[in-house]
Amino acid sequence: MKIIFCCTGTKPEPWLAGLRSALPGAEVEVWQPGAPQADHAVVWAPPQQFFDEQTALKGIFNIGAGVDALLKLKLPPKATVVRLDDAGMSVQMAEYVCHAVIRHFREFDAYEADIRAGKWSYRKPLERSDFPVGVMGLGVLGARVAQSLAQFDFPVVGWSRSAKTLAGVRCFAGAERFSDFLSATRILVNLLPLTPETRDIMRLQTLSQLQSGGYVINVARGAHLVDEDLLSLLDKGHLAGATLDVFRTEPLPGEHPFWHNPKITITPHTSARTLRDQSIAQIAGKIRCLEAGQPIVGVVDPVRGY
Ligand code: NDP
Ligand code: OXD
Repeated sequence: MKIIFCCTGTKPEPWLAGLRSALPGAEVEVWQPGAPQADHAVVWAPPQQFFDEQTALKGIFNIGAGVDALLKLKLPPKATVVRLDDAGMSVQMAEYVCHAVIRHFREFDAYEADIRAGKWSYRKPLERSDFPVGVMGLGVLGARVAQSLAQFDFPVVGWSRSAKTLAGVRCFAGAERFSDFLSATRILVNLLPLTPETRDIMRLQTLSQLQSGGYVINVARGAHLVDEDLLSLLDKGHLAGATLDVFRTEPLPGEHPFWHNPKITITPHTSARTLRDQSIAQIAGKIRCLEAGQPIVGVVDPVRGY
C-alpha cells in the first residue's frame, strides 16, 4: 500500500516517521510532481496538480477538521474524503471558547486595565443569566464547547442543521429556527463549517438580532463573518466586543482595522491546533478500516460541503 503526503506548510519528516511506524509495511512518501500513483493521501492545502496526477486515490485524509479549501479543488471522483474527527481538537476549542466567554463575562480586561493604572477597584458582579451563549454548529467541536459552557452554568443555546439533544443546551435546528436562536443569544460562538449556505452568515441582518451588548466569538472560518458589519455594530454599541481566531485573509493583513480595535481580540488561527500524534493514530486506524472495507466516521459529504 502506498501513502502520499502533501501538506503545504507542514514539516513532513515527523509525519512520515509516524505514519510509517503506525502502518508498518506501507510505503509513505512526500509527493513530488510525477510521483507514482498512491492508494491514500494525507493532505493540507494541496495544489490542484496533486489531484490531477493522483487519480487512483481511494482515501484523501485532510489533517484539519474544515474541508472548505479542499472541496474547492477537483478531486478524484471515487476517493473517500475524510476529515479529522476531534483528534484532540475539541478540548482545545472548549478551552479557547470558555476562556473568551469568561474573560468577557468576568470583565477581566477591565480589571487588567485598572490594575495597570494602579487602581484597586471592584466591579459589581454581573448576572450569568444575562449572558446566554449561543453556539452555531453542534458537531464534534460545537457540542463539546456548548457542554463545557453549560458546566459553568451559563444558559446555553445551540443551532445545527439537524435536531440535537444535548444535556444543558437548548437546541434549535434548521434555517426556520435561526432567528429564534439568535434572539436567545448574547454571546455568539461560531463553529459551523464554511459552505455556500454558511458563508457570510454573521452579517448586519443576523448580528443585529443578537441581544443588546452582544459579543462574537469566531473560531470557524473568516468568511463566515462580514468584517464591516461587525465593525459597524461595534461602533453603534449594539455589540460590545469580539474574539476572532480566523480571518478572510490569513495572516491578517497589516492594515486591517481588526488589529487595532480595542473591542476586538485576535489570535492567529490557533484555537484548536492539529495534534500530530493523535492525528496520525486516527488516520492510520481509518486507512486500516478502509482497506478492510469497514465503515469509518468523519467521511465528508461533498454535496453538503462538510
Ligand atoms: P462538524 O462537521 O462535526 O459539525 C458541523 C456542525 O455545523 C454540525 O452540527 C452541522 O449540523 C452544523 N451545520 C452545518 N451546516 C449548517 C447549516 N447550514 N445550518 C445549521 N447548522 C449547520 O464540524 P467540527 O465541529 O469538527 O468543525 C467545525 C468547524 O470548525 C470546521 O469546519 C472548521 O472550519 C472549524 N475549525 C477551526 C479550527 C481553528 O483552529 N480555528 C480548528 C478546527 C476546526 P448537523 O449536525 O445537523 O450536520
Ligand atoms: C481545521 C483548522 O479545520 O485548523 O482543522 O482550521
